[in-house]
Amino acid sequence: MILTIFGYPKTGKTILFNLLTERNEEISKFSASTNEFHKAIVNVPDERLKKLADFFHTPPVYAKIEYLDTGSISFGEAKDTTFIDLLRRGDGLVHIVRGFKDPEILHPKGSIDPLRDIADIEEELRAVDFLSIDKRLEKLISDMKKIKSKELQDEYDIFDKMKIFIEDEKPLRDMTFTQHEETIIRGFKLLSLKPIITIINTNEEDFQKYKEFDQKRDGNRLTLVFCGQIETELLELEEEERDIFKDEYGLTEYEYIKSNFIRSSYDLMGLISFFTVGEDETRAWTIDKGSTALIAAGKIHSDIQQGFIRAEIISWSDFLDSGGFTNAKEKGVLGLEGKEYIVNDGEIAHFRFNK
Ligand SMILES: Nc1nc2c(ncn2[C@@H]2O[C@H](COP(=O)(O)OP(=O)(O)OP(=O)(O)O)[C@@H](O)[C@H]2O)c(=O)[nH]1
Ligand SMILES: [Mg+2]
Repeated sequence: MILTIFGYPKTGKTILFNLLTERNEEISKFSASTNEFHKAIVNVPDERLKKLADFFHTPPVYAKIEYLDTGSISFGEAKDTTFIDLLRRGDGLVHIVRGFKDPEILHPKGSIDPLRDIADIEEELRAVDFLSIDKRLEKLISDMKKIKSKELQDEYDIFDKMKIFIEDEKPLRDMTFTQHEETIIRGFKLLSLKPIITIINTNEEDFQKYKEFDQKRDGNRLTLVFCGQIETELLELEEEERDIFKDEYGLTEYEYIKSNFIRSSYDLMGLISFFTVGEDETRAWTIDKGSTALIAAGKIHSDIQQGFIRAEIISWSDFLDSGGFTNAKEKGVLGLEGKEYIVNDGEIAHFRFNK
């Protein structure tokens, strides 16, 4: 999964990137406006996987997230350049918005107002989509003059519907699509269609003011509250000192961004993890929620999918409670499932297949 972090200049994008990826990219008050971006691929921490790996004495292989941290450029300057390309690459977008005061860091709009900035960024995303949709419609109209076909008509209809939706000032992520429509539009990488995590970056004095927005879910948008600078400082302290200072700052209820973010981003993206265990490795795999055992098998290898016979399925906790496959079978907690079985988050799958 790829997530692209973006937002107005000096909002804390790189601070967030560093905390999520444990990198140490330069943070600065002064703009070096460039097309430069940072990229890191990191493990998705998962306590369940760690416990399974300990049980089997094999190394855990975590699921991965790739983060892209865009440079200090904005939409106006950058139609269809590196910046837009980085946004298109994301399976999801992470919009960081400024909620902290600092007289030394100018805000491009002159004042601190996260809700205004969120609305403005939404408008920018829709504007980029509007151009792509309009261009596509023009092309379709010209093609349809030459050939009449159901495919062209279907594509025209869905693009026309999306155009009307955007003209109503609504992001495409709020629109419902049939599976057929989803297949048609998948390749166009429309920006307002992507699930989005909005992060309000604030200071300790305003944390209470924004706290009500934390974990707020609205369709395919999730809002989180973040204290970038303070969190960076807290994490530099010895562990036993951290909680003392956290309380002193009035941030007792503040959840560090990495755990807050990863837990909820999987949910927002509609993803779950299943595990495979064995002699060589204990591994987490990421699949869409609602995927069948056959799809899960294909994630590992196409041979396993093609030769699929059955899947042995057990939740990670039932497995550990039972102390292994043999006991689990005796206790009757190991299921033998077919192709159509819907895999749940945290299940161990062992596939039987014809080689
Ligand atoms: N007071 C305060 N300052 C912050 C906070 N988060 C970021 N800053 C400051 O904002 C400046 C920019 O932080 P970065 O993380 O580099 O921001 P950015 O969005 O990556 O900046 P560009 O990539 O240059 O657009 C630094 O001086 C940070 O110390 C915060 O929560 N509180
Ligand atoms: Mg930066």
